[in-house]
Amino acid sequence: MNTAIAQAVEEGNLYEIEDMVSAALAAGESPKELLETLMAGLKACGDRFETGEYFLPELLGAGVAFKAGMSIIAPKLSAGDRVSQGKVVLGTVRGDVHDIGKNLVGFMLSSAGFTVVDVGVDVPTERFVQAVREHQPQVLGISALLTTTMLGMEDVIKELRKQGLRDKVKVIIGGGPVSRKYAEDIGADAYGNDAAQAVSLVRSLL
Ligand code: B1M
Repeated sequence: MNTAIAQAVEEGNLYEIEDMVSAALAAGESPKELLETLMAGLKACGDRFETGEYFLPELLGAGVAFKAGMSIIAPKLSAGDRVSQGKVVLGTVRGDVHDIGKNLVGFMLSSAGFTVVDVGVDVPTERFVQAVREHQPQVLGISALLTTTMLGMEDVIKELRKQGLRDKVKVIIGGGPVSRKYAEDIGADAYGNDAAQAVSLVRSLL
């Protein structure tokens, strides 16, 4: 692991991160390895936030640094196998603005040949339902990073059921506090632990 890059994300060093990542790529580090490094930096920042050493500005800085690093490696990440067409509507649940994981899931799905309709962050229940009605995806993906907001996922599933749309779309959920058990409890079709798994799950659901 390139500890200097992980540390740059952890400390929100957004001025140097792009050059550091470019240099690492030029030196032969793989894009996949660098993605793991960027994620390790974010996690370290989250850990320091949890212990009270870091505050919101540090979280924000780490998020921006991650995205800057990601902008360099994204075009280099392998496209994966192309699959038959499928459409996924993807968003972060109401009250939650975390989008890095969701974007990663969206990126991997698009790279694997799926059409992704990203409805953004802090998405109200009705907006998810409306997007399903409008875009008619085979899969709806919902992300949540907070224990408080994950509860909104169940509302989306209930509303889909209420509006007669539940059997028209598979629902996959993911994000830090979410689990397979929670997915079962709220009646989702699948739980994705990470972006790569999200892709294989979407494939299997189709
Ligand atoms: Co926040 N934050 N944050 N944060 N933040 C966490 C999540 C937290 C764990 C930090 C901590 O305490 N250690 C904590 C949540 C605690 C909890 O509820 N259990 C937390 C908190 C408390 C908060 C605030 C409440 C802080 C405050 O205001 N006091 C606040 C909430 C704002 C809101 O949403 N309403 C807040 C704000 C923020 C920022 C805006 C500053 C920033 C987000 C920037 C952005 O996203 N654009 C931020 C960040 C950066 C983090 C951490 C450090 C990093 C999150 C991240 O992007 N991880 C995070 C700490 C941590 O995660 N250790 C933390 C990297 C990303 C690739 O992983 O999102 O897990 P992740 O996605 C993974 C998998 O989960 C999975 O695949 C992805 C790739 O492998 N996955 C899916 C995700 N979605 C999926 C969907 C799928 C399938 C798989 O299918 C559809």
